[in-house]
Amino acid sequence: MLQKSEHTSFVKNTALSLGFDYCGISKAEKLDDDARRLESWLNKGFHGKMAYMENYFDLRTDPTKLVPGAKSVITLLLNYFPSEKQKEDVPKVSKYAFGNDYHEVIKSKLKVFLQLLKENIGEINGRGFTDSAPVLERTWAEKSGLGWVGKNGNLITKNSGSFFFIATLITDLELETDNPFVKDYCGSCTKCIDSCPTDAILPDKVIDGSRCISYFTIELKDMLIPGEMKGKFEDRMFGCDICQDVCPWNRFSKPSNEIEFTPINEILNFSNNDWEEITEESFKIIFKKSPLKRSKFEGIKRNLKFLD
Ligand code: B12
Ligand code: SF4
Ligand code: SF4
Repeated sequence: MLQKSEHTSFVKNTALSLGFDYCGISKAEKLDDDARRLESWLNKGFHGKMAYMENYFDLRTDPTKLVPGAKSVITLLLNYFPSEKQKEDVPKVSKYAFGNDYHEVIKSKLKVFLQLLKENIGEINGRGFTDSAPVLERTWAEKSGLGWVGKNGNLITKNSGSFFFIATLITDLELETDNPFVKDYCGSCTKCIDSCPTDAILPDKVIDGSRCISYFTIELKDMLIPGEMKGKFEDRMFGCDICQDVCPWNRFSKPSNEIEFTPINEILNFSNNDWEEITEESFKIIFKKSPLKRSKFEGIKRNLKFLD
């Protein structure tokens, strides 16, 4: 028993020492309610052309299928709220993409995390994930007590808002679990729903991904963005933060301490002209470590043209 509580303290302290802002733990078990919600989301086509969302349904809803013998899901949050803003009246980049690509930053932290667990606790089996794996990350964050899923679909912490990345570490290590976050502090507010320019926020915390600006500007690989969306992007050229910017809970956001998320100079200072004139060669150099490379040069050009 003592061992379990010592291991839990070790996990929580390690999370903080690696720079994660919050850490919560839940029992690794099948997610029945969420499986139903995900199934209905997919059946309605809310994933648009993100075909990867249809894959690995069983793994997505059952951590023991991702890590055999899994006992615990450790959920970690990493703040990315930048202390600086872009210039006024320029194409807007989502805050999460101001600095280096979080996939790489978090992947290396998770690797060290696992290594430290092995060195200090013993031979354990575990895998770390962030974003690109079949894990319902917001669900685990809520289940492990870190916050609630708001009407805008984002995981919101009561103390510091929603500008956080989520990562999970699924392990066969038995740990003390945290209580799920059962309250919902959205109340009667509808600011996110009222502000979404493409009406992507539906009732019951459901987001129609196929109408989200983030989907059109990052995930959609077609060379044309549907004409019905013309004029609706409010200057968003890579991702969209509107439903988080208007959220009253984000007045509690604090600047990130993660050095890797320090904004790239060009993102803060590029003028309209700089974006228009950037060559593929400079794009590749400037945004080598940035999430913008996911859209590639052609994608960024497509997005800029759509804003004209
Ligand atoms: C596909 C995807 C997208 C798609 C679809 C969005 C969506 N809402 O599903 C698109 C490209 C549009 C997108 C956009 C964005 N995304 Co995204 N995305 C994902 C991804 C890869 C999968 C999400 C998923 O499974 N969707 C399917 C739906 C059904 O699941 P879900 O929304 O997660 O909902 C679950 C829970 O919220 C819960 N739930 C939902 N409703 C309810 C209701 C009740 C009552 C209860 C109890 C629970 C509950 O159950 C659901 C499962 O069934 C995750 C990473 C991951 N592996 O989880 C990142 C992720 C969700 N995205 C993230 C981010 C940052 C964004 C953007 C802010 C990026 C940007 N600035 O442009 C926007 C925000 C858009 C929005 N309002 O949601 C973060 C969210 C962090 C946070 N604080 O919540 C994640 C977790 C990535 C990460 N590792 O940090 N994204
Ligand atoms: S990210 Fe933008 S487009 Fe997507 S749901 Fe939020 S406000 Fe709407
Ligand atoms: S804007 Fe209002 S309704 Fe939307 S997530 Fe924030 S508190 Fe909830």
